[in-house]
Amino acid sequence: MKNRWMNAKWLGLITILAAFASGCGKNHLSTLRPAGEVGQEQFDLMLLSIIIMLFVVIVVSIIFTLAVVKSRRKNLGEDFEPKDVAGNHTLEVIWTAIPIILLIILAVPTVYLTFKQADTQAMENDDGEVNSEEIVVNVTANQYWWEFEYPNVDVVTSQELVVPTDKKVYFNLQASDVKHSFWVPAAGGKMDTNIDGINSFYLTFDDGKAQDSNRLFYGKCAELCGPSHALMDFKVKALPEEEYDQWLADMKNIEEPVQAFADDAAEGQEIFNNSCIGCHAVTPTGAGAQGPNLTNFGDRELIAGYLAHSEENLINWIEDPEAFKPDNKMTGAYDLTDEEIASVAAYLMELKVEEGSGDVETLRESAEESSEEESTESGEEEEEASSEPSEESASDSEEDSSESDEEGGN
Ligand code: HEC
Ligand SMILES: [Cu+2]
Repeated sequence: MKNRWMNAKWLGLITILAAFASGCGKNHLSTLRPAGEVGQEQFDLMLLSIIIMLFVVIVVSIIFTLAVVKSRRKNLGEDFEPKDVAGNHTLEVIWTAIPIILLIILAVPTVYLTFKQADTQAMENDDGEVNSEEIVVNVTANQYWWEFEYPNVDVVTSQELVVPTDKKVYFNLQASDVKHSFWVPAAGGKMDTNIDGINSFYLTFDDGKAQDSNRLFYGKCAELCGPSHALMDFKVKALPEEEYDQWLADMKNIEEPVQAFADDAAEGQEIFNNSCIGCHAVTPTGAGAQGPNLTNFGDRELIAGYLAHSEENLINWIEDPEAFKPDNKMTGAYDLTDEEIASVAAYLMELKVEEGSGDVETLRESAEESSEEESTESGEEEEEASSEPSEESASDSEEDSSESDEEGGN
């Protein structure tokens, strides 16, 4: 009787745990709720392997149970001698063949999808330059923040990646200091960002799925990279293509830093230009800065990748970044009074990109023109052209992707 109670207890516990665990799946963050083609394919592979595993477990359990039940001494008698089947060819062929068949069933889609998902050829045109028709993002991982460069239009942003839905988005991944790993769980598996060499892959974001998660997916660093590794988060804003184009055009439109509006913000701008501009750009150009690009900081959802976006949090962050992200590279880089910090914060909150200010047509034309120019240039002066960073990354990635695509982070 006691035993039965114990069983019931365990069953109850497992049920409750299962209920909790099933609540963990969130649209914006879960591998189990894929938000695009790549994630879906990887999810299907997981399902396939689980089904095969379950099949094996069930078949073996059934055979085992049958053997135990049927061959009891009670049934067969004390003197029963089982038939000796050692060396039986038929049996040996059968139990060698079954695992091979199962592995083949698993291997065919796995190999096919591995190659399919590593195919980033469309990212480049015939001259090995970034293809202006495709969406390409150069990602640089830094301790403990992310930079996103759109090489086709020369726009740089950070912490919040903006992508169009229902299109392949190609990524060139790189790190500036130590190894990190770029991971948008809902969109697909992670990939390492290395210091030497560029890893490339693509992801897709389904428009319907993006709507289900308020157009915001969560991204993570998936490689232990230092004390603030767990805080190295970023967001992915997945917008319909027209809105994405408009966002790019709006960003591109900002050539001069946004002028401060309120009085304290104007003061803040001056302080910013003295103490902060060495690391933080406020125009959407200049990849490879020492700190995140702040051009559209006022529009962000979060501060430093994880704090709620409020002026109060911003002041606290500027006052003592170390308290929020141990070992971050901004700590101790300036010395400001509380008042100065408040005005700088007021200025930063005003850094918004005016919606609809950019002209999408001009953006497209200039992207096409620049790629045409580049290709004719490179035809004549190949050496010079290949020293430009965006081209370098594109041609590097081809060599690297084949060898390092499989390197997942952990
Ligand atoms: C030595 C370079 C350096 C200086 C100088 C510096 N910062 Fe930073 N800042 C950084 C780095 C690096 C980060 C990223 C920290 C992290 O998330 O790990 C950062 C992050 C930030 C963020 C969060 C950005 C985001 O995208 O959410 C803000 C806001 C910020 N800094 C404001 C300032 C202000 C204001 C000043 C001047 C008073 C300043 N910084 C001076 C390097 C610097
Ligand atoms: Cu990291």
